[in-house]
Amino acid sequence: MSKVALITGVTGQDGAYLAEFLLKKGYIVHGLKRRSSMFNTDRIDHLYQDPHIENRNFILHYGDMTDSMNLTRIIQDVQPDEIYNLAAMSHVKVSFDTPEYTANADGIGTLRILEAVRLLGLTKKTRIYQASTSELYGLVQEVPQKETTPFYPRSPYAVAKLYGYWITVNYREAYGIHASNGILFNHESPLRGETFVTRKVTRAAARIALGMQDKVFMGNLSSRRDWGHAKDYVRAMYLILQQDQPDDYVIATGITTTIRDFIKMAFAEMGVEIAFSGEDAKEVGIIKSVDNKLFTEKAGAEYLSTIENRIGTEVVGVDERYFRPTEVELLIGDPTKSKTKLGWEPEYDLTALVKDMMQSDIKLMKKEAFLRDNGFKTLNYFE
Ligand code: NAP
Ligand code: F7E
Repeated sequence: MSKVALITGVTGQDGAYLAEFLLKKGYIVHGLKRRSSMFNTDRIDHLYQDPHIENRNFILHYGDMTDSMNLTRIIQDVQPDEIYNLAAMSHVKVSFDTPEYTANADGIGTLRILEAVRLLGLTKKTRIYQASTSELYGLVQEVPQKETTPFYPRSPYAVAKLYGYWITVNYREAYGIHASNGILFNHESPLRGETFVTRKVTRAAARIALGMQDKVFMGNLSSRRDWGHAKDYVRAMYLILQQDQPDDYVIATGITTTIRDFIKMAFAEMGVEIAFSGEDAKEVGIIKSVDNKLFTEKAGAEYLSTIENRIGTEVVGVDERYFRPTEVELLIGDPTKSKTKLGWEPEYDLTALVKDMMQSDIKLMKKEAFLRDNGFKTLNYFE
């Protein structure tokens, strides 16, 4: 008998990778997707199965984390062995603009899932993974951060996720549900949303290299993040639910890097050297040199003269609109517990992650350039 999984947030970065991973393992995968006025299934289109096919193993349901009855009905219909609760308003900066909605979807939404499992009498059958986050550590109380480090959330997003974390622990202790938190540090990929910092940088670097954009404006260049690859991190989610006992785990690489250095790495992937100067909102990044051979190999000879003409000019600036009212300056995780207990090891380091993202965005932007040059409409929205 195939195991049955329900993934909330299946249309997101992690949902897409996890769905693919579980389908390869022979699961029947159900996904919760929101209704939107346009298709928002880009990341899972390759998995889509027509509803008229018999014995589908990938099935989508309309739903929303703010709708208890809808969630309860879907869980009743699906009778999942495992629920991966990944749905969330996941953008930290946006959570300052939409704090109440974020609390509802990310905080109470988690309660809705747990309570549905309890009310439906599935406490012994259904295991639950809660997508907790390194943002819980916020103003960090210990370096590196591990499972026992006290939380100090610094955004409406993190405060909502704090509720999600503790309500998961509470339902585990009160009702014996196999419910676990994965405290995942930042994880990225070519599927990362375009307004998170890594993807914003890799998209902009590719566009600047191809002469499609002059400059990118960033926020705090000095904050540090522990970045891994989403493909490695969804494997950890699965491992957490395969343990005999539910528990909470930090998933991280143990290496931290500034945004500034991430930008340098992204451009360096194409042989473009960026030098930073100035401070705070006056800081700028300038193209210092270009390795012609590497640039030709990665971006293409036809773009070489464009980038050579940019040597000595500014391609990175700072715009205070991207600063956060309260910032998380430093995150670095200690993954000892997940390595020892889950046997989890990431396959990608930061260099391999940047390479994967740059390769993908150069390809994507070449396609955009082709469409633009042939009179087709292209995406023109860069936050
Ligand atoms: P993501 O790409 O932003 O995906 C979020 C998913 O949640 C999308 O499918 C989104 O649907 C869905 N969603 C949002 N609000 C919803 C609602 N009210 N009802 C139903 N679905 C809703 O996020 P991700 O990077 O894959 O992250 C997955 C989860 O892990 C999130 O809970 C996030 O907070 C958490 N997390 C992420 C990281 C990270 O570094 N990526 C680290 C730690 C924890 P649409 O496609 O319709 O928008
Ligand atoms: O910012 C700084 C920004 O938006 C990272 C979510 O997946 O990971 C993510 O949250 C850092 C911050 O991710 C820009 O100020 C500078 O210090 O990529 P981010 P995040 O806030 O760490 C955690 C683990 C989650 O759980 C969340 O769901 O980069 N930064 N300049 C910028 N950030 C953005 N977005 N845009 C900038 O221009």
